[in-house]
Amino acid sequence: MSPTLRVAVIGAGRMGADHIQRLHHRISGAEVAAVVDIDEARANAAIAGIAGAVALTDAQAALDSPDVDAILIATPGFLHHDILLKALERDIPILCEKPLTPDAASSWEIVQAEAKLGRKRIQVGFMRRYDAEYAQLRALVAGGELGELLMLHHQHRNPDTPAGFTNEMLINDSVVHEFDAIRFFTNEEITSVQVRLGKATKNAPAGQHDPQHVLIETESGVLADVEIYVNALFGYEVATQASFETGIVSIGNDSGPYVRTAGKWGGNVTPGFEERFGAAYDTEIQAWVDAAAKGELGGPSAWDGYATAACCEAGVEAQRTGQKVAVTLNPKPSLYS
Ligand code: ISE
Repeated sequence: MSPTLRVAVIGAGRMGADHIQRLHHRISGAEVAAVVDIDEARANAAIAGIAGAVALTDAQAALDSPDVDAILIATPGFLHHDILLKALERDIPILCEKPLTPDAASSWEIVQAEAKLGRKRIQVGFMRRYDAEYAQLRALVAGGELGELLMLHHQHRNPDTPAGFTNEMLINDSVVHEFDAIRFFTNEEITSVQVRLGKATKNAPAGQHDPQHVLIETESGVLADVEIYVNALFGYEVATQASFETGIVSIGNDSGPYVRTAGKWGGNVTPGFEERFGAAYDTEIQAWVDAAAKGELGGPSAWDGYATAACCEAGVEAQRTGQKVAVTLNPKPSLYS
């Protein structure tokens, strides 16, 4: 591998384009070698101004290229499985945007393929783990200075949803982050999911029931709830309040500047996830590049992708049935322990 990690970004949509700019302008030790998109014009537009990068329309061409040391997958989730298997065969570092794959069975195939390879090659794009306050809350749970963590209350609000955002995507695309965050904070697996549908906004597209209240339990009995509200109009907000035996911790609340003027007080709400988690994305991708240079990846693993896929499946069933649905996982391969 060359000292500079030459990355092929597969998928030049909203997230892929953001990562291309990040890799080009802010990440050290890596450069964009190729951009793959079935839309050739979009691939070409994405490499504009990036010397040495090529635009391709087929992921296989990037995987076959000797100029590519690593891949970053930012296609829609249903395309991840095949690309992941081929990249594992080439035995190169992979950053795969969430979800790992859209269902637990196909995610399990990826876990098995990586376990067979015998080293971690996949990092899943759960970027909230790289947000400074998320890391601080996890450290507070692990450190025990506030006693045991008892409950987590999550607010996950988006201004609106892109075309084609289905009712199931409130779980699969949005709450998937809280499934991972809860596992990250508690260092435990999730054992059950329940979804309650109450009064809905008239501002949601047809087919979406919004907001939804998701109730989650972990192995030791920590209860978590998520308000997922994806057509909240006012802006983008992801916040958590954690109840401990001797204290309450809030993260993700508004940050400055806090301005008083003309008889009013206030500040700005971030408009979208790129702004809210911009620093976390930078830290995430830099950590991936640094780890890839050393050989073995850390960060959210294929196991985390599989476990959250199982939570999502339970969540969608819970959404449909109104029942509390158990989450069951296959035994964890030793690679991930
Ligand atoms: C989107 O795909 C994300 O990953 C965002 O972080 C999340 O807030 C949003 O709900 C998802 O659609």
